[in-house]
Amino acid sequence: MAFAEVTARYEQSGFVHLPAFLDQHELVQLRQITARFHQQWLIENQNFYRQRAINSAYLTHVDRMPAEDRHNMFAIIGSAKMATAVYPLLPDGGAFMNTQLFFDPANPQQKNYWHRDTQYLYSPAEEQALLGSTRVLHYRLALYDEPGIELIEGSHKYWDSPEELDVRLARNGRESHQDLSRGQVIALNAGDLLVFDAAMMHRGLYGNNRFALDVLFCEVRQDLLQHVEAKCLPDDALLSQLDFPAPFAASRLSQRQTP
Ligand SMILES: O=C(O)CCC(=O)C(=O)O
Repeated sequence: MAFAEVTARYEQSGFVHLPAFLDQHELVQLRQITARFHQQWLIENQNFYRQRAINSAYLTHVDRMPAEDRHNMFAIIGSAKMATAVYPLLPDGGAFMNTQLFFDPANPQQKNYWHRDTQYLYSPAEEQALLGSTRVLHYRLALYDEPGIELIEGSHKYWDSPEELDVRLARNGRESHQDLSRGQVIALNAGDLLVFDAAMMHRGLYGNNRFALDVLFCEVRQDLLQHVEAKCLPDDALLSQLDFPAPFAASRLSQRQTP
């Protein structure tokens, strides 16, 4: 998809679906790297997993990933190809926030939930006032075919309808997993990239033993980057080997500016 089209689609919808983004080699590498990470994570987080977990995070932590895996993962998420999906939405290359791995809940009865990522940081009034002012983006790389994500198109700019707000906040007798008429399902095939705005209204769709790697990029802003984990960032040697070092270099720089 051309640069201008990625920008235009995001501006209008809040998300961009790029099918078959990863090549077979990248897909195989990411499957192997994330499987090794997940195996260890399950051992260390058995209770959390059994109770309710649907994702892990901090995959690139230097203490949690073997050096070779780390190198290979950064080579993919810091590739020239990734740059083609980041620059149209973050013109200075943005900054790297974190990685997350999404999987199915252990309990098949566990329900998904509509949310905006911002609702965990702000009151609804604050969220509404801030809508559209902050760019934090999920870059979801589907590692296997999966049901995908359901989104409310345009909700990165527009506020919830009264019904959507009740469902999202599970109030007035509504629950956060209930279907919404404006929901748009984006099913993903292995290797697809779905970029979506973290502030838009969305829910994960569980099933098919999903396994998806989310890379979070954001605009370069100190308040957004203050919680970035230093040990998840590449060092100088690794950074110098990346074709697209900009977001990782920006995150490292912000570390030095945090008091
Ligand atoms: O895939 C999921 O379960 C939810 C994903 C999500 O909500 C997110 O990435 O913020």
